Amino acid sequence: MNREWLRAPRRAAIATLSLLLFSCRAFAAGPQATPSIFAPASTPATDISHLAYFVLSIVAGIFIVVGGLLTFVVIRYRDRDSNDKREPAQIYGSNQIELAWTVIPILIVVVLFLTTARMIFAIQDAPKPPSALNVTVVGHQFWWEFRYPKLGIVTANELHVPLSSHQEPRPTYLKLLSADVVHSFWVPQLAGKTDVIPNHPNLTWIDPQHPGVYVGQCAQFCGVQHAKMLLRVYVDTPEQFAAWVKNQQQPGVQDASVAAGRRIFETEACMNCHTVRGTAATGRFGPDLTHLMSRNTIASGAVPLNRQTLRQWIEEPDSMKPGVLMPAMKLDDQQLDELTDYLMTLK
Ligand code: HEC
Ligand SMILES: [Cu+2]
Repeated sequence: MNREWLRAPRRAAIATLSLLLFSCRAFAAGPQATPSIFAPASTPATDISHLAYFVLSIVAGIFIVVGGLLTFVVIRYRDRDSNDKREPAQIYGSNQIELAWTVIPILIVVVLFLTTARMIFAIQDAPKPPSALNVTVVGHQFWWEFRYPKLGIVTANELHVPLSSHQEPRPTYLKLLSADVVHSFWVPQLAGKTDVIPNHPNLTWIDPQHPGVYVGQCAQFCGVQHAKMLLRVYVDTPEQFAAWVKNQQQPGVQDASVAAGRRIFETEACMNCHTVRGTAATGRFGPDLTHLMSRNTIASGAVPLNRQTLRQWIEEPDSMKPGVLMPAMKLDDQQLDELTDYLMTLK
């Protein structure tokens, strides 16, 4: 008999398995350009991935046993020419078998439930060391506000946190608030997804162990520009973090050569929605712009920040983020240039 057809699935299985192993290797731990659950770089994310592999190995075992038995039965008892077409002997009620297939699945479910519950409590109740940094995260349609209450810093979309090593733990505790609708804070390499709910502060924490940029995304549909509500977490070495904090604590740069642009900023509606510390602008509806140029992106990670994108953004925010809650201000070319020059000095 030709058994070639039996070999094809085996080859497919080997190919799939090696592809899986290869892709796991490709996602070695450390910062990634894309959010990856396969490269955890912070305790909660590592714990969650261990649990996921544990659950996966149990269900893979079940799959192999059930699939194997099924395949065996289908092949062994297939319709043969020699069959006499009679019904096989029917067997009813075996206490042993019925007990086994009731008790074993219950035990498996109990084990899955207990390990998951234990993990949830271990992450939620992790004792907060005195060295921890506190950050308040406020979700807005369609951007993130980050406030460091003890440091007096307010910034947007790009969260800076210190590196946390096992010798020197410096976790960051995040208090999640929403200014409008439900959002969800998710940086897969750092921690599990946590909803950001109006009038219901949620807490989560991260302790990233490799410096670099970790990307994430609002994970709850919150309106038309939900997909462009990205997250960037910069994990800094202690020196980098101290320098960043020092710079952020300064008021906005006052450069006399761009006074014209600053006047436009302070007399147009910009000041109602944006803050630049040290000026008349104290609005809180939009991102704090005091140190705009210390960021690499605008529009919540959707657009790289440079002079050209900044000017286009001010002229017509909708062209880069349709449905954005910042209006186009109908400024003329000269005003746009002067305003852009001013914003470019806010290092
Ligand atoms: C009605 C309120 C409102 C007004 C008025 C307004 N903005 Fe905005 N602005 C926003 C909001 C909201 C965002 C965030 C948009 C997003 O990413 O979804 C924003 C984003 C920005 C950004 C990008 C910041 C970042 O880090 O992503 C810049 C720069 C900016 N505004 C400049 C201006 C200037 C200059 C003016 C005046 C000409 C102005 N805005 C007027 C609400 C406003
Ligand atoms: Cu959102």
